[in-house]
Amino acid sequence: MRTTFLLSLFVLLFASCDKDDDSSPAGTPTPTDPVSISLNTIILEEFTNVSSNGSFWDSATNNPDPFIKVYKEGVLVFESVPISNAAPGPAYPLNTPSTGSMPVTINAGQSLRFELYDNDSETSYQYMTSINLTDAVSFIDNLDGAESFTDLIIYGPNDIALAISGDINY
Ligand SMILES: [Ca+2]
Repeated sequence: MRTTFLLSLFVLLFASCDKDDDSSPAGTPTPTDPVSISLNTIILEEFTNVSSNGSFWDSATNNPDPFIKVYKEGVLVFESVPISNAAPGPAYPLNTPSTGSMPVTINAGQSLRFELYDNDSETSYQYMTSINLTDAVSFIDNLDGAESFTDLIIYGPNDIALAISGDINY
């Protein structure tokens, strides 16, 4: 305890001696830990019409019909309506809800999971990719005081990328 106290005192003295030399510009934001993020948009940024084993999601003449499921702490909080016959190339927003609504708020320490599926019929769908962020706030926050993130690219299996955007809340 005594050592800790002396060390603290030393740091304090050092810090006060150093104060006059502090060249940080006035108004520089002090990085702090965000309390949450709000996920505002998800875009299917990259995919091909075959999985990584070379099989077509649908067929050589039919493209997949992708939709996203979003889970917070393992609970489904958002599901998008499928994009019909999506051709690889363009980016497709996945923000029209069939379940839940945007934004989705994730608190510090909570997990966020994305699962992308190809809608094959009203009753069957096929796994395309998944991305799990164990601690989503820590993953997105880089302590630079930013208040938002825009088109942050995250990658999942089968060479699929999502672009996510939202707010960082302090
Ligand atoms: Ca399929």
